[in-house]
Amino acid sequence: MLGAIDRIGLDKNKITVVSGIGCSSRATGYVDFNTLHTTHGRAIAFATGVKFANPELTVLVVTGDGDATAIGGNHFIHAARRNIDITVILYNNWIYGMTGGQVSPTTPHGMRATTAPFGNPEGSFDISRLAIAAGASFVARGSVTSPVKLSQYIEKGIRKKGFALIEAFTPCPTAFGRQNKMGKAIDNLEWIEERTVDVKKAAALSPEELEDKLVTGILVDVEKAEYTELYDKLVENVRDKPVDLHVPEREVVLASIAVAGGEEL
Ligand SMILES: Cc1ncc(C[n+]2csc(CCOP(=O)(O)OP(=O)(O)O)c2C)c(N)n1
Repeated sequence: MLGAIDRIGLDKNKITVVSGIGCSSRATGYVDFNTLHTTHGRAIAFATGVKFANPELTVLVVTGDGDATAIGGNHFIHAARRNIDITVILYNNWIYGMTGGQVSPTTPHGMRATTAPFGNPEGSFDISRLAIAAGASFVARGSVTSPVKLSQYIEKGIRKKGFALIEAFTPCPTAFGRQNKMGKAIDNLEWIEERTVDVKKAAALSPEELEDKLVTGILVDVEKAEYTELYDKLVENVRDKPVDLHVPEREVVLASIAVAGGEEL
């Protein structure tokens, strides 16, 4: 993230970094920007408020899989739906790391967590696909085993006018690795590396071959209307015009109820 900000040459006073609660969300404590370490699951809600109040700012969110897609799941999908210009850097370590390894929405089916000691019976979220389905204009997925690519994705995400998600696979040897008997920290990295496959190569693989794979690369990069710009236009359009409080749709509904002999509820 710091490399990406440096390459773009952003003024540190024009950047706000927001995080929720979790190991990943400690990031705001280590950087010299405007920072907000907020409540668990609410990082994107705070970031939405910051960006909406001052669209001039570059707003980044650093969050975890639990923070953003469990307790914060609705904020995540609706920020993507609005296509508000914030960049979300999401560390996916497949577990609640900070609180000792409870199951998260991304814990793979069958793998262990403290709250799933016999194996996770649930299906898991594909976070990037969730963001794409909700309407994000930029979605990329990388891994800490390829840090240069990851940093390039973050740079592209910051440059994109619209909601950008960069999902970063990262190990948690302490909670996830230990419970799943994955060996040393380096073995955890190898576990990730063995599973990642670039999106272009993935196109040639069958669904069976892709079953345990983590598809990485730029998954979506499109131009579409951005929320704060649209809102400014809306304000421009209605400014100085008399406000019409008439709601014709409601009258039509009431009229049709009357014709049908029904009653207003
Ligand atoms: C409202 C609320 N519920 C629960 C918690 C406890 N809590 C703190 S961090 C955390 C999980 C963090 O997991 P994740 O977002 O995946 O981040 P990681 O620590 O793995 O980076 C939880 C449940 C809290 N602080 N506030």
